Amino acid sequence: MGALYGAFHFLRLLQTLQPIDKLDVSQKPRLQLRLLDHWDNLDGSIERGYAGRSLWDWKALPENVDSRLRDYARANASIGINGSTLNNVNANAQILTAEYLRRVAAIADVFRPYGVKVYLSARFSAPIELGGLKTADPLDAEVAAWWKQKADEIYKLIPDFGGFLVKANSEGQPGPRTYHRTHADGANMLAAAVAPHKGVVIWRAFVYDMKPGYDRAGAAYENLQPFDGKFAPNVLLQVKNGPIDFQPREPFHPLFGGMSRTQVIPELQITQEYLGFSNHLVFLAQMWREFLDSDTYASGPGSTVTKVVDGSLYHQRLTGMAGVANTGTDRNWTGHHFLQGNWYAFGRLTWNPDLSSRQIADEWIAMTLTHDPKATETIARMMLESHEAVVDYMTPLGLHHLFWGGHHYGPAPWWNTEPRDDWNPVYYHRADAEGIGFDRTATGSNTVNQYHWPVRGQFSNLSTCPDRFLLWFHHVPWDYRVRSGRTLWDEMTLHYQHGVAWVRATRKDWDALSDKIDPDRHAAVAKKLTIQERDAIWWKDACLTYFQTFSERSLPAGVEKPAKTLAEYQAKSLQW
Ligand code: GCV
Repeated sequence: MGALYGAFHFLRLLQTLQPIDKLDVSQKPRLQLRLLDHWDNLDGSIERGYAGRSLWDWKALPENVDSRLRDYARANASIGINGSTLNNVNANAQILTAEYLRRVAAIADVFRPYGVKVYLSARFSAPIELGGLKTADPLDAEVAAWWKQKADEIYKLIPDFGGFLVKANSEGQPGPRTYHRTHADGANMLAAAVAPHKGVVIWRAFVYDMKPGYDRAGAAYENLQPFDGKFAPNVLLQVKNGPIDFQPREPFHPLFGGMSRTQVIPELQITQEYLGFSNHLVFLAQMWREFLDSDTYASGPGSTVTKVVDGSLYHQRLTGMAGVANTGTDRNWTGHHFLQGNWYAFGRLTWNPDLSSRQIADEWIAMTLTHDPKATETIARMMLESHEAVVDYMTPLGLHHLFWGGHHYGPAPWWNTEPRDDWNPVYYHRADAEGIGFDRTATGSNTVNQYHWPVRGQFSNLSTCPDRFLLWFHHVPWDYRVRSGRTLWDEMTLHYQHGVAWVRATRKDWDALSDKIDPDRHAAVAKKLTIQERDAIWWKDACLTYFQTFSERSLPAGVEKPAKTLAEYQAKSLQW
């Protein structure tokens, strides 16, 4: 594997026109488990997938293995990824049947030469569904024996099988709590089954139960933090970067500073569930950099998420990072040429979580699009500015979850018809005649308490809370003066307008590169940018028209008037 990684590094040097005359390179990956999670269903569909169908053709396997699987494995190896969870965390137990395991083994055979191990999402109730047992209680001896036998069966077929990924007691998935057992009971029982084979269990922390007056942002911490130090040595806890759900911007998840005796690994979402699907150009390395650089203060200043994750703070045995894949059967893999850059960035950051977004962008541009210095400068700027711009036209100043219900494409801040409060945008923005935002300080849910000092203090205090998290932590009056000296309302409207202006300017910049990029890809990206401009305007207009019904303030100079009425925006459904 070292030779393979070395070869890919050498190719990268060539492709990025680096000098190779005095090569003396010594590197090793900073994280051990560098994983892509596929939310692929057995029927070939992909939950939150926007780049075609699943790459795994279960019907054709194991006899026929699509040659693209080799390309996939090679691409992953070239950026350092060494594991792939093939199926959705909303798991179907069928994947664990003998019939499917033969197919999984065929995929593992293709991935093996590239150092990519196969993992599976395990449905916690599989002993009932497949084994005919009456229970899936993790403390039941028969259940434990069933999983042990299943693990033995898997390892016979796939000796280097990575292990199980589990979504338990979340969004309808079964789990140990169904049997009044704890998350640690569930994870450790599965861990015992794979331990003899050196496998791991990756337990997800995405758990949130609705209860009266609760704040979803605090739920995962409340559910999992009490188990710090209670997980078996081959269990990793997989925590989303932020406390809600892959929003365009979130503060770091407090569990990153709250689990010093647990092997915590971040889960990032490469696929753009809340970021315009594969239609919007967003370079996610910027967002991930912000997350990784966040200081948790768990052991004093400098306790960044990177240090929690790479083992330098807590010296855990196993380290890693997982990304929810944005790949599919589309010819360009990711639905939008630029979004290959996010797959690339994710891999590079798992190898070295200190890489700068600029370096990653430069590498990707040189290896993918052009060596022309001026064009590189323009494209790098587009990529580096893109995340802030998308946050501006979707959810500026700490707003979050303003998305259309279900599919999560486009704005619907008025949405209030989901069966659970915390699936509704109105639960998150709480706009009223006085102001807007979710009070998570002592006067509200107080989940800001889950952060260490001085982060807690900084976020709690309206005057020290960074603008980008203002409405995440505070309910702020419309006339409150933010750092710029403008009122909150004016500031918010200008952020929306800026997002739109950015997409317009970016379209022009991209058009001007037509002689520098091959015509097919140039045209494909140009087309996506027209969709992004349309959507940015839609976001700005729908959100401002709606929030204006509370603020009752006019739009300041420089903010374009929405073309339609609120009723028209509310009637508009998915466009993609
Ligand atoms: C796989 C969000 C998504 C779901 C996803 C879930 C999770 O709620 O909308 O599609 O399910 O996160 O991460 O488990």
